[in-house]
Amino acid sequence: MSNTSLAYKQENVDEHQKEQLKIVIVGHVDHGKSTLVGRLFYETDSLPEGQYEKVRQSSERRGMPFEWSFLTDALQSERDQGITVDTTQIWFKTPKRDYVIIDAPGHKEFLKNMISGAASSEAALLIIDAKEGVKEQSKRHGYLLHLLGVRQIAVAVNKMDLVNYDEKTFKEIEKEYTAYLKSIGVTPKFIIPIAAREGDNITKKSPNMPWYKGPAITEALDQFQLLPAPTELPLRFPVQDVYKFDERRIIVGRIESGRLKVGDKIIFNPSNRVETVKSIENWNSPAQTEVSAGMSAGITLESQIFVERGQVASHIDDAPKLTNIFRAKLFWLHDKPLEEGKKYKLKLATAQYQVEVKKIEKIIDTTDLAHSDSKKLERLGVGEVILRSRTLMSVDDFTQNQHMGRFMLLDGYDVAGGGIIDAQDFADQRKDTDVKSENIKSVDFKITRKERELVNGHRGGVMWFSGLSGSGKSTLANELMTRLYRKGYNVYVLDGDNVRQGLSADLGFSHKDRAENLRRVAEVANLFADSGTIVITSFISPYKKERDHARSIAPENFHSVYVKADLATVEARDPKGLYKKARKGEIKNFTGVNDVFEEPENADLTIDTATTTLDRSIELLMTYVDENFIKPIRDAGDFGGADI
Ligand code: ADX
Repeated sequence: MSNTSLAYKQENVDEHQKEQLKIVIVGHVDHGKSTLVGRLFYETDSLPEGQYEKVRQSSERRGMPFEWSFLTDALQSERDQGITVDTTQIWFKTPKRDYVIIDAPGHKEFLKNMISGAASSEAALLIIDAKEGVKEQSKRHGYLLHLLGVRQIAVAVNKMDLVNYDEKTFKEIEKEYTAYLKSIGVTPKFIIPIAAREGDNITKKSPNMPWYKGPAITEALDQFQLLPAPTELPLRFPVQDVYKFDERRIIVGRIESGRLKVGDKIIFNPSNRVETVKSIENWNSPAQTEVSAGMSAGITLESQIFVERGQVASHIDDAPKLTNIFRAKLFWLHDKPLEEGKKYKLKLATAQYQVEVKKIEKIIDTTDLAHSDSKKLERLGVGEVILRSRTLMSVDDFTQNQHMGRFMLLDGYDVAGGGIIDAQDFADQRKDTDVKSENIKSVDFKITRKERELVNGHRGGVMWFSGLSGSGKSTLANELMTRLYRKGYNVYVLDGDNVRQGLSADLGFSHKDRAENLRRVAEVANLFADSGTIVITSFISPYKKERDHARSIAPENFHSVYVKADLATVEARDPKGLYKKARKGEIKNFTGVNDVFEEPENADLTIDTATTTLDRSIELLMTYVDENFIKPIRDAGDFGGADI
């Protein structure tokens, strides 16, 4: 090599144009993984200039025999410091193509990365130690690769020099490992006897093993195929974020599979809302009309619907399944075993769901594939489990879509395990969600919001009160309405106990029913606000998600008020005697007693009624309303040159 270290990096960057295959090299350090990687780099002339000499001399200086793994370590540490090589990946090259090793040796995170899909490899090279033979770990690695859908596998039986390049030893390992892989449905494409330290069968056939007729390592790798980008699969566009630029909302994410075009009708899952793609935005290059798998994209929709991070857009006919339950094959990494009844955070593409382990169906021993009925999945174990969440999840079977069919489980912030989805035995619950309305187009009214505001002398908007039962929501809402009405304002209260006798008479207090109650209220409140009314909603509204949703409909006219009072205070008040009943077990799901209340963290206004008098509370509310609903109109002057 004649270039400098820096040029090496440059060269690799440029060579991105060249065909590139991602491989993972799996094996125990003691089985010679680092040695093999060092050798591969050396023999393929892929090292930065002077690296080999540098490492050789430094070993000499320290009086140590040179080891190929030192080279790999040196590469690794430069990689970690971001000096010569890309920080996440390292390359070597053959005349045919570049290879990206997604698991550089010493990379402890590789299991997590593979499980999360952060790193996906198209092929794998599994290393076995010829002296040790097929061990438990080699089987586990084989199983895991199979689980993660890596289908192109080569096995390197290393350290053949230590068994005198003996054909019989190799054949025995070949037979045993092939039989194991076959039992899990994997056919290795190549099994290659090598001696990484000596350079046997790395880039060329070794004279030490004339009995071996197959390819050397790089010759074998060159026979693997690049996997096609998943553009032909159904569209999956997981939403990463929604950015607001002036009036436009740009939905951004990465197309995991399929294609997306301007004019396409797409459905968001699991919210089940349909909208047409208006534009595909691009910051640096000319506008595009189509994007496909592997590309990041920002899109806008024909009209505003509620979209948030975690939703997945697809075409209507090819949508993912909506279900709150599925079966998973799970690989466990956490020290604390997985058990039935435990709750974890499930991360699936950009979505996060709270799930509970409903059932451990079987624990699979990856070494002999025996099944046991144990109810604990220990670290590095594989199991089949049923997971259930409180809400609907948008899922794909792993066999249908590898990119969307895998997930991670987190315990707190720790990655606890990873798995693949098999939802085949579970019904699609899409029909249970909102009815899809089609062929709907917004009607523009002649009377504008501005006109109404000027006539009323105040803005329309929502004052969303939340708080425990007995915290004082209804009292404050009632009093505030009275005061505003007497001043001539257009004001109305939507109160839980009232709404639940009409609009929400069909709903109870399960999570699902409360969410639906709040959805209806949010929509109705928005209509009131649009009519120019100051609408005060008085609902416990215990869940952050539904409150956030209520705000998202028209954030500029939404104001959250947390009517705060601790449980002891509201229980002492107990105006309707409901806490007493709940404590006696006569009311199920009573908020604060046997159901959650997720405290609002960023309310626009918080009033602690345990410590604030009614008069003072009303004063605070009136000031808030004045600042946010009345002052903006007053400040616009006598009709402010408004265009009526
Ligand atoms: S919410 O959770 O959906 O926001 P909402 O505010 O409509 O609740 O209704 C709460 C009112 O319903 C309470 O003030 C109380 O009078 C009554 N109620 C009856 N059962 C329950 C329950 N299990 N939990 C909370 N409130 C209940």
